[in-house]
Amino acid sequence: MTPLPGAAPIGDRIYPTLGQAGLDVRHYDLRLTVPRPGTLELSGEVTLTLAATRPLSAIALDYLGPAVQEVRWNGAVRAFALDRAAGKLRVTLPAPLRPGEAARLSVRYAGVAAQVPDALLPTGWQAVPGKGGAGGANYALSEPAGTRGFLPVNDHPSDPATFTVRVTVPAGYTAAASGLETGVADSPAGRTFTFEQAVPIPTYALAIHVNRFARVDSPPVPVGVGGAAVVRRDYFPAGLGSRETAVRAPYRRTGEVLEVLAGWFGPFPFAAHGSAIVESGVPALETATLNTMPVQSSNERVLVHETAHQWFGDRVVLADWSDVWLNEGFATYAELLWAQAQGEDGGAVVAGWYARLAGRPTRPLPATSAEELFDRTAYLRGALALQAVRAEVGDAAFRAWLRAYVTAFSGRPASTAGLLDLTRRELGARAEAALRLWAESPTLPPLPPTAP
Ligand code: MET
Repeated sequence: MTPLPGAAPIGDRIYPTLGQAGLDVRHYDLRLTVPRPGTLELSGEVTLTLAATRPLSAIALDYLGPAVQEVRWNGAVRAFALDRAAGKLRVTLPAPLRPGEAARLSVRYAGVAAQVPDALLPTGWQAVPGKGGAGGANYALSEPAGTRGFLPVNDHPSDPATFTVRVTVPAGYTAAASGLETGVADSPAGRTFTFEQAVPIPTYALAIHVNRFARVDSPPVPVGVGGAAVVRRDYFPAGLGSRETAVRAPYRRTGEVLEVLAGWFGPFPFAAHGSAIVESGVPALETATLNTMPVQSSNERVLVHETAHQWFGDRVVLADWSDVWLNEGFATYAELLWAQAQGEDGGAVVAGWYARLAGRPTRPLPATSAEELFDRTAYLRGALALQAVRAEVGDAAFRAWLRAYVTAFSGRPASTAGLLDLTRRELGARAEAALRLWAESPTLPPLPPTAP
C-alpha cells in the first residue's frame, strides 16, 4: 500500500516500514491499565507531544495493539484509520504540521495486546500466567520493534523521546517502569504507579513491569552527569523460594558495575538504574534505567552487558537497525572492561571471542537482514573491533575516544560511518583504518593484541 503523502516511513535498511520520516515525537504521556496481570488484556491512553522536521499532512504511527476507541488532535476528536496489514495508525491532519510547530496527538485504546513476531522471538507486551491460581506478571520486551504491540509509537530508535508512564494494577501488584517513580496512588480502579523518564530513550528501551515484586532500594552512587547521585532500585518477583539468594546475588554489585563503566564511558546518562527480574526464558534486555533480567541470566556478565547498553543503545541511539553492532559490540566490550577491573586475564576473554568466530562464515559489521541483527558478528566481532582500536592507541586515548563518542551521539542517531569519522578526528587515520578493517572486511581480521 502506498503511504499517504507526507507519511513515508523512515527507510530503515532492515525494517523499511517502521517510523515516519520527518516526525519527531518529543514526549509520550501514557496511562496504562493492566486489569488482570498475567493476561494480555490492557487499556491505554497516550498523548504524544510531537513536532515535524518537514511539513506533514498526516501522522502515521506504528501500531499493532488493541482496538482504538478515540483519537484527538490538539484536543479535538479526529477520524483515524487503523491499517492492520501495514501496522499503522493513520490520522490526516486538519492542516499540515509545519517545522517549528508542536502538537498533541492522543489515542485511547483497549483490548488485548498483540505480540509482534520477530526473527528471534515474539516481542512487545509479555504475559506470564500465574501458577496454581496465583496472579501472573506482565512486562515489555520490545527490541527491535515490539512497543507498537501495546502503544502507538514512532517505533524507530532514531526518534528517542521522554516518557511519563502511569500504570494502574490491581491491589497487591507493583508496577515498575523506566525513570524515577514519582507517585503511588490508590483509587477504586487499583493502585497507580507513576514514573518520569526525563532523558529521551528509544521506544524499544521503555521498561514496564507488573508483578508481585519485592522492591529493594540501594544507596545511590554519584556517577551521574555532573556527579549526580544515581538512584538505585531492583525488583525481585515474590516467590522465588530456594532460588532467591542466588538470583539476587549479582545485583548487589550493580553500584560497582556503574562505577567501573562510568570510569570508561563517562557519567551514567540517567537518573536511576537497577534491574527487574522476570521468570521467563527470554533474552535479557537493556530497558532504560531498569534492565529486564530473566532469572537464568541473573549473573554478573549479563548485568554488566545490559548496564553498558544504558550508554550504548539507550542514550547513544541507532540511526538504523543495520548498525546494531554499535549497541551489542560496545556492551560486549564492557564485559572485558569489567573482567579486567576484577583482575581477570583480558587476553583470555579476547581470545575466547576470537575462537568463537574463527573458522566460520563471517560478515562486515553492518547487518543486512533481521536474522543477522543479534548474531555472533554483532556481539563478538563488534567487541573485537573496539579491541583493535584500543590496541592501536592505548588505554588513555581509548577512554577519551569512548567518552567522545558518547558525548557526540547522546540522543543523536549513531552509525558506523559516524563512528569512523569520529575515530579519524579523535585518534587519527591509523586508528580509523584499524576500525574500518573490522567494520568492512568480508573476512575475519587478525586477532588484535591485548596489553597485559
Ligand atoms: N539487546 C539484547 C542484549 O543485550 C538482546 C535482545 S534480543 C532481541 O543482548
